[in-house]
Amino acid sequence: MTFLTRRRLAGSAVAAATVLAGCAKDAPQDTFKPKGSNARTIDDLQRPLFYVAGAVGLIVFAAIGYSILRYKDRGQDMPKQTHGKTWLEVLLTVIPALILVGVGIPTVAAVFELADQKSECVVNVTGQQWWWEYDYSGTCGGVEITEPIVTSGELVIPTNTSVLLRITSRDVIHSYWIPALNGKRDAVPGRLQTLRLEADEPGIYVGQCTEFCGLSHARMRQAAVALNPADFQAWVDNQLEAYADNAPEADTLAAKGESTFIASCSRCHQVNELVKKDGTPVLAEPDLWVVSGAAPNLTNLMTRTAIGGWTFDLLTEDCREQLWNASPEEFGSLYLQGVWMNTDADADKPVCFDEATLRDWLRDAPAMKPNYSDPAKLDSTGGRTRGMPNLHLNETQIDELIAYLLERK
Ligand code: HEC
Ligand SMILES: [Cu+2]
Repeated sequence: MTFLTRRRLAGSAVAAATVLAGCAKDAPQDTFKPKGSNARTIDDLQRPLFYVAGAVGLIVFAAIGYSILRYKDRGQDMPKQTHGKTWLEVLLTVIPALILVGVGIPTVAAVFELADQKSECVVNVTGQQWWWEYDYSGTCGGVEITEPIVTSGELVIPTNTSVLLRITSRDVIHSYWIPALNGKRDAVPGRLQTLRLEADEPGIYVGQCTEFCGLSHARMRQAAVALNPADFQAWVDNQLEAYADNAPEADTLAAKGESTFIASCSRCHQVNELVKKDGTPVLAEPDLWVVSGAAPNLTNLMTRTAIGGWTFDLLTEDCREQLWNASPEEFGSLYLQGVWMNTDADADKPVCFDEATLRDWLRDAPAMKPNYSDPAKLDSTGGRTRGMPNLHLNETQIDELIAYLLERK
């Protein structure tokens, strides 16, 4: 071995060790750390399989290594040529067959176990370029959901409840995956596939779309947020609160924001119960403007911690750290406070609000998340966009919109 190849080998080993150490340290999407019963079923299967496959792999590599060294061409005579050895062939067929049967039985059993459960909550999950929509109805973990709740990016579920996701897509194939809570399920247009999530403890469990789905696939993320039953009830109550309770007061910046919102945003985005000056309801018509036919419901925008395919934070970095590192006992109350976390009772500004990110989004969303809204490319979509277009708002309009959106809590 030359000095150079030795140096290269050492370099690769260091690089590999660094990557592996990185994986072990701060890895919220680690499949080896199940945080719920479904993920545990998978983990109980994958660990023994990993060891068996690992041992087989080591044996094979050792045999190859030995043969390479032992039988290296040193100019020796050609060995005696033979053909066929029945007992060896039978043995080398039977051993792998037995291993496969040994692996197959628990695998099939686990597949059935994951599919065969009662559902204590049903959420419709729709993937599209490039975010996930959640639509709740019925009862969820004993909590009555009297009106449909439609939200995006962040799936809120009660702990220790078997939540059935009914997954589909509005455009291309996506794949839903929260590694700590279960395996993946493809979201296929025109098909409904199910997946169950169950979380042991309150907390935030992150994932991302795992089927390449176009330009901004890397910015299509998602999270499941588990709350204890009392906090989940509080979350549902808040989602169902009447618009009037958070409607802007006359002549405020937020009131101007409401008009700007109606003028510039409501053709794509719904805010439930919003009405025009004359009292007629404001109804979004996203199918006219967006290829997928939907845009996130913004009624309770500020109850989420991230936007734009759960990629851009609404919480400042410190507050996000605080929430993510919270103990299961304190997590729920921090989450329900959202951007108002750490705020004094009489301060008017939410200290945890990452305003700069939302401003950037409103100023030019395609700059943060490429989405083909380039006019030259719009022809092929009949003028409709994928994702949020740049609406060329001025800074005053953005101020008004921020004030208005802050009240969507
Ligand atoms: C042509 C349709 C369209 C218009 C008009 C529009 N948006 Fe959007 N908006 C979208 C789409 C689509 C998304 C999802 C983008 C993504 O995540 O990739 C989005 C995302 C958002 C988000 C992030 C929501 C979340 O949960 O991820 C906010 C906030 C937002 N828009 C605010 C506004 C505001 C305020 C206006 C008016 C100034 C506006 N939008 C106008 C289509 C539109
Ligand atoms: Cu996707």
